[in-house]
Amino acid sequence: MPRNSAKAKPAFAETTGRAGELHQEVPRGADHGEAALHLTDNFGHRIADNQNSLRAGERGPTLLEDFLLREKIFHFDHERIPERIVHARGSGAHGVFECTKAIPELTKASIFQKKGKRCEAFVRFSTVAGGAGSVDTPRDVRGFAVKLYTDSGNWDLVGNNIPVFFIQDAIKFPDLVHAVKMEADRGYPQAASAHDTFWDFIGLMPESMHMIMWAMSDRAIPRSLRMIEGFGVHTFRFVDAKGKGRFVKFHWRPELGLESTTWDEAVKIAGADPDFLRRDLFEAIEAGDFPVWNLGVQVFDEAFTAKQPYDVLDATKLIPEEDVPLQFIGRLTLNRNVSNFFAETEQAAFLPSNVIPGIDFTNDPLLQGRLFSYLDTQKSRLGTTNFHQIPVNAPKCPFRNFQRDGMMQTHVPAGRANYEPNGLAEAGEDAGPRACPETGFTSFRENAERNDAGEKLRVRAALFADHYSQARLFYRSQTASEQAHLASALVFELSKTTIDAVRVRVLARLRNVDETLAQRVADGLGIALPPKAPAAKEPVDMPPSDALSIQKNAKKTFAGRKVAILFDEGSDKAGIEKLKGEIEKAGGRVALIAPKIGPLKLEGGTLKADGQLAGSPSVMFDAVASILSAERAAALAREAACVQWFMDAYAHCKTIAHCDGTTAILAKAGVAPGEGVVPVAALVKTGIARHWAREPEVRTLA
Ligand code: HDE
Repeated sequence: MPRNSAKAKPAFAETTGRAGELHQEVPRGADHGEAALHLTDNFGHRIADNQNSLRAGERGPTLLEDFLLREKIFHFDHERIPERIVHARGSGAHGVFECTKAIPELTKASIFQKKGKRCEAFVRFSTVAGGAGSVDTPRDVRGFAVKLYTDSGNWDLVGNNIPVFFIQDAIKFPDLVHAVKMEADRGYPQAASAHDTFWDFIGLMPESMHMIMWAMSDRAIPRSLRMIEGFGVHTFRFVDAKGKGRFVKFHWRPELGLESTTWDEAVKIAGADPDFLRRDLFEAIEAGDFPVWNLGVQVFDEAFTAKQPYDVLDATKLIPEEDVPLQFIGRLTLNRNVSNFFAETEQAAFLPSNVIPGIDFTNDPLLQGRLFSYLDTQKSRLGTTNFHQIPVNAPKCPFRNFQRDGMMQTHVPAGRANYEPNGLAEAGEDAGPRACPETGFTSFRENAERNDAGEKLRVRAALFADHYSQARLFYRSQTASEQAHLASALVFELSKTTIDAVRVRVLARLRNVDETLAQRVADGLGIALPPKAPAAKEPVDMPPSDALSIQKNAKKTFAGRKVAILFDEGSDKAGIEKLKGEIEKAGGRVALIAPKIGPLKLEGGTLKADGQLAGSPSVMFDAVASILSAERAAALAREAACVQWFMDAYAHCKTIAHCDGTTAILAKAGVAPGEGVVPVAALVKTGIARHWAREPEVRTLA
């Protein structure tokens, strides 16, 4: 459904003030009926003049008495709330979740009892390090927080797009976040891990090495939020109706496939469109191109965990899919943009402690810390214990208890029953709700777990000490091109540190991950490889896992992708329309780009562009095409924005489909004929996957 369909009428009213004195033109509000037309203050008083404050005389001082002015400015002064300490920059959308496979044998969770059962959902994607006003495309982990409004309460799966984490114990989280955010004295860099304090911390925290592999991989520079995976990260527990528990890991897999940018592209997008990922998500949903993820679970038992060389309670470890394959049990579709960014996305409060009967926690020491942290943070962010009443946070099933009052209370519970037990029913009064032992949440009764419960200890379990095996597994599961990207990312990041000892310590640790990787990074930095850091536990070689690579699983598809067609005056209109039709038929979207927005005069008619060339660099598209007259192409070959357009598309390994006329520009841009550089007619057949084989021609990677 197109939004904003109620167009404001282009009618104008005079400002009030002295009769006959028209100072500005004030557009009238949309006509939503008589009552909606009246502007009021927050207590319902109609406002007669919204342009002038109350003054003592025409040129006199403003009066304190002006309650309308004071209310308006008072409200404005407090429009901002503290941004999230981490994950401050985010984009949210509403959707629906549907169970695609009933699994009552694994969990009693109501949402998984029947195929086809649905509930509403809200998802917020985010970066971690940057502030709310930072850019969308830094190298960073992406938050993937899902709220499912089930009929047995809200279930929040507050995950990331990377299945492991930097640290094993919640007690290190404030240190990690302090280290990665802008440095304390100078207040920079914003939204970047490439600086001293982050790498200082990492070099001293070997448990972070596995996550570092992921964070330096292309996973951390996604092309679209619609093309990232989501992971619950921790091991959770499914509990069935008989009370039997099984371990479970959650995965969200995007139907559009995984896709990332190159680092050079991510940097350029940050300048061209700081809101690139937010805009991409919003526009796709607006266009009815709804992103979909399938929910997969890895379910395993105590016997399996006992045989692994890692501990499933350790959030720096994953479970290879080759060992425990995914079963797909649900489908999440984002189909509605928020109507108000602040009210919904900004005020959304996710709590890992929001689980429903049938889903339970484990003793993962990171998860245990999170169960406290998120509730606590909402009080300081949203300012009240009643943040659960904000529409985006409130459950969609009935909820009732004896909690009362507090700041910003919006409920008006009637009666005297604000305590329990009470016998008020005997007096004919509403006695309020009661606990339900049969259907209420009961914690899983642990006994057989390897948790050594009993003693009070500040220790890590022995298997947590293997910091390198899975880092190695990840690196060795990547394609050659992905390994080169990863090594180059490490070179880039470490080159930004100013303390030699920091670089040396990280390199010494990388030798435990993979000697060739460490050597590549040392060569890229131009320094000698230091001695290997001692490992608390010698790494073991695990069989490579193809599921960990983006490129090995790349989808050659137009779905969800955008192709730019460059044209100018004199271009062949029929040719443009034909190409546009072909791309759209293949499932892609088209942006028409020209040096001027127009309408421009073409061969066969006129055409308006969607974007102006200099403001629409090729980094914003998945593939580029051009239909130009030889005359205009010759002129555009002298236009830096145009030459750069093709140069970047080539350097970012994208498909370039061109007409004969474009040859002059391609020659200037150094675009050589070869794989992925094709005539316009061959675009759809060639597809818009990246042509990584081209990369060594255009970039020296580590
Ligand atoms: Fe978070 N994290 N986190 N985190 N986290 C927050 O909660 C925290 C961790 C994640 O879109 C905060 O409401 C601690 C892992 C996402 O609103 C805060 C620890 C994972 C979001 C907080 C972790 C995450 C947050 C900030 C270590 C992946 C954004 C504002 C024990 C599984 C949610 C807020 C949104 C947000 C604390 C570690 C994911 C401060 C203490 C591991 C996606 O409460």
